[in-house]
Amino acid sequence: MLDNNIRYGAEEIQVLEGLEAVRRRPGMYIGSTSTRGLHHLVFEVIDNSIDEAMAGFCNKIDVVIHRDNSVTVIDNGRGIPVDIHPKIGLPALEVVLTMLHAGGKFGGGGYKVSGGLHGVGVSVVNALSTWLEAEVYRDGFIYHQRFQRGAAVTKLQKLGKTKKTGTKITFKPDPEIFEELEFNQEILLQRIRELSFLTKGVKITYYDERFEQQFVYQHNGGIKDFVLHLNKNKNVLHKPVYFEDVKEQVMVEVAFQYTDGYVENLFSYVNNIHTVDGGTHETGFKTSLTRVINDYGRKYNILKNGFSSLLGEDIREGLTAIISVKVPEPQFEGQTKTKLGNSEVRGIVDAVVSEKLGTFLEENPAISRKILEKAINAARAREAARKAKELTRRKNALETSTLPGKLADCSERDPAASELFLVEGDSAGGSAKQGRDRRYQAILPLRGKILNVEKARMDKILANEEIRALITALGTGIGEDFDISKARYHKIIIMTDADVDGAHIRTLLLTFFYRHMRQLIENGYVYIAQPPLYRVRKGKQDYYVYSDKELEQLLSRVGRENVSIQRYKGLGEMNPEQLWETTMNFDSRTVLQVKLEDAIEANHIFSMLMGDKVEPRRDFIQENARAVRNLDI
Ligand code: 0RA
Repeated sequence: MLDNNIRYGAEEIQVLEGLEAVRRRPGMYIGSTSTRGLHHLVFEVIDNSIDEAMAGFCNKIDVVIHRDNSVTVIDNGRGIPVDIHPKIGLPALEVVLTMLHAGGKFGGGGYKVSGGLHGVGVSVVNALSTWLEAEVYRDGFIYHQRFQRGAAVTKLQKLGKTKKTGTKITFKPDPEIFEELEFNQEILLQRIRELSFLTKGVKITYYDERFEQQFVYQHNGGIKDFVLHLNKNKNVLHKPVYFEDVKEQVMVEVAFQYTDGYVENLFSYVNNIHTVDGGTHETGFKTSLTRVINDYGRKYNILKNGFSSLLGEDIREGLTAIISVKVPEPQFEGQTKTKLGNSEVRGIVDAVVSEKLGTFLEENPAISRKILEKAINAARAREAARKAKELTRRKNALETSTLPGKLADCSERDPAASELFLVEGDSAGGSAKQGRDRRYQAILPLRGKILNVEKARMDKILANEEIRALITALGTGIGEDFDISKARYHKIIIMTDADVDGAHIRTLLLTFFYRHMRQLIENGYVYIAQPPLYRVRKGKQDYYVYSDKELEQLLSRVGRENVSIQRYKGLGEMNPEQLWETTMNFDSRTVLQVKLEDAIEANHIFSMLMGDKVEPRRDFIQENARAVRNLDI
């Protein structure tokens, strides 16, 4: 029975190796050992349960974050096999957890992920955990095995009887590996919600023991519900359209709905991975959508009078769409491996969309007419905007305007030697102005809440005072007129509080840079300041500590008696000297350079969470603000 599911040829055995390699170079397997890598552990375990759900054997997944930052994931799938592996002579469970598997192909069949960081296997999680306990419910029995830093410390034990089936994995990330050990609820919930949309019917329960909070996600409508979620609080033109089909082993699902807005919100996924840079599945969808809608418009004489053919961008104005494909052997391309390369998928998606969308339009003439009228309006607006731009081209208001009043500029004139701190709030901005080295450090205080640029077209974004101050301070211009060589600083350092609002403002700024000044990020000009998380006071001595890992190390070094630990919540809690010493002084500070992937992630979180849904966003922040307060008890 086992052999049917897990087959090893000699060549496959060669790819099995010990987990030492993973502990030696964790970054190679999970991308980084920062907070991102930490969360990746949880996603890896959940992905395995999701695979079981996609294969049709599991409809319930429970995730628990414990107070000590260990994590449990339970599913009601078939349970990891426990039979002795014929070639290796160990229970399959132990093989799964202690040997590295190339490409995540273990388990045979199904749509596994072979690119990017996903699909590295649960053995990687095991290798990077202080301890891991696995419990399997299978064939009428409960099985249990314990591991430490990737090695089995007990044999597989049969504990007793059970009627259920499934797998339960609990692990505690290793402080020897990770710089940060504290899980971020926002990051976890974001991905769990996304997975619940992408895997229709599965019920995912998240329980956070730290705050005694529970969240349940279940979407029987799958990506159709995803579209409804994204369009919540928008004016929609019709009910969401959904279709699915399988062709040449590629499963295609598409859901879309038009709003009366101007933003195109198109998210594509391959095997549950968000393909930020699109690829063949996205191209297939777009070309098909453009062709089918143009054909329909011509056939029924809706397209006439100079608009005989609409551009793709006209047709996608106000469109919210999710494209999810499952591909047996995906090829991911590009710098960040978030672009699908398989050329056959283009034609497959095109064929599915052409067929189903053609039928949908014929059967729903009223909706079809609305969509076409919207696209014709978009085409008209595009024409008008082009003409208006032509006229004002030479008069770029932003270029001529003087530096903003709230900017405290530096005296240095060489951009390569100048830094700009973007500081959250006027009070921290004041401390930063007093504490800085004015020769080369400039300060621009920002009021973050005003920076929400998702909803607006460009003209409105540029009318925002905070944004204008930012653009003029940077000196680069924006959009088509963006010129990196005019940047007035080669270090732009985002300095926000270590709380939810701070994270929000950072996300907003990164999203803005990603969308409108991407070259700043590509050139490595954007940084994130690292204010200390704690101040540890022992006698007359103060220590500033920047991560939980460091806190542990310090306490073991100086002893745990007679120390007082202050957790910093905001920059405002530091006086100018402390802010300078801990966060701004070039000789003692740490700043993190923002990578393109960080900005992509910010953009993703931003579009999913914040969009232009003002109310849900406020709920979300309040919910978490409570959570953060609870942390300090
Ligand atoms: C290998 C083979 C089979 C299932 C699994 C792995 C499996 C792994 C995980 C990890 C978390 N939950 C899981 N559930 C299942 C198939 C076994 C069979 O044919 O019964």
